[in-house]
Amino acid sequence: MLAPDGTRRPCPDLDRWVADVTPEQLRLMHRDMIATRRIDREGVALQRQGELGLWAPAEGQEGVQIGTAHALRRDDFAFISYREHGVAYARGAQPGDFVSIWRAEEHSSYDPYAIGVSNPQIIIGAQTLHAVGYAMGIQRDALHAAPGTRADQAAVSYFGDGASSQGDVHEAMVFAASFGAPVVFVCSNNQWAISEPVALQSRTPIVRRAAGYGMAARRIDGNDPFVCLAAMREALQRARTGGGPSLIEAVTYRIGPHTTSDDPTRYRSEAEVDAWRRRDPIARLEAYLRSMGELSDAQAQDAAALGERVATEMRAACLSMVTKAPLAIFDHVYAQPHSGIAREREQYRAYLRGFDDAE
Ligand SMILES: Cc1ncc(C[n+]2csc(CCOP(=O)(O)OP(=O)(O)O)c2C)c(N)n1
Repeated sequence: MLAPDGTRRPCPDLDRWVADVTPEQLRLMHRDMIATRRIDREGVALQRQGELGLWAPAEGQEGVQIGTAHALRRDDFAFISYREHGVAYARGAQPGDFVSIWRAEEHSSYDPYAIGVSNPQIIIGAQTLHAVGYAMGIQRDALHAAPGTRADQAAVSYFGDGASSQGDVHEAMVFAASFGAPVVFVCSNNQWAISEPVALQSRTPIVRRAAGYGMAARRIDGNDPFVCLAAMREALQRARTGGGPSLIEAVTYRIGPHTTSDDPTRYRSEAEVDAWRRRDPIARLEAYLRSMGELSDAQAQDAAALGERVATEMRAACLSMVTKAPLAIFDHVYAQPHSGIAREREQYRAYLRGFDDAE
């Protein structure tokens, strides 16, 4: 829909899904993308300064994250991976939420039910199963819904090209298709699974796998936030109206390293990264808005200033975090007492006794 220079191109398949989008909605998307990038850069800086254990950069993937997240309804639920900072931000995560996990202070900071976003998943692909389970729950709730109540929520699972090789993802798609579950699978194909190129893992475009499950699918430009919004709206409407699951393969690129522990110069060329830098999703939406006369310098400055404020709050929250006693890590794993966790806590307590005052 938007060429890399921001030119609007007709897209007969999807145009109707964004026909009612206002310039204000696009400006909000632009603002969220800028904040996401700023959060991301602050995360990298904090890790490099020794304040975070790890960070998984999202730079370059703001288009798919914000474009699809803006299509969601408040009562939908997103199951994200460790890289979807933008989805969490767009749904209401607070600046401090982006650091507590990566500083190893909390298993989760925000209340997943409050913003409709799961804890970031580290186990590759597991969140596809969680999303399908949640979507099947929506179907069952609908059977008992009181008349007049809404029972057309949808679940969405974000995962990477590498995750698509996991057995979990296959099982999730089989169940989703068999049960017609209201779920959207968003595969952010950022070309690399750490050092493995997508071409090695998927001999055909990932989107084609959907046909084998009997699922609707689209392959879209993940660096075009506008088409991401349109394709997600289409897939969500399918989910809400009994049309079952969909797969969106959003073709994008990870500009940064896999995580702050990775050195991408060992497996990819600068020329490749440069080519993708020229397809920047933020610059693209900005160019489109400006070409329409819908983004003034003052509005762009406001968006940048908001990004700075979010980053400043994130850093302040990080630096003021009080480190808990090591055993506190077991406190909120389950709501109820759990014998397995109790056993692990005791084992860890015994281990800590080997250190002075560590408990
Ligand atoms: C089940 C499992 N296997 C292996 C890993 C180690 N691991 C962490 S990230 C990653 C690559 C994931 O690539 P992809 O799904 O393309 O997502 P991206 O990191 O590119 O966003 C791997 C193999 C893991 N976390 N979980």
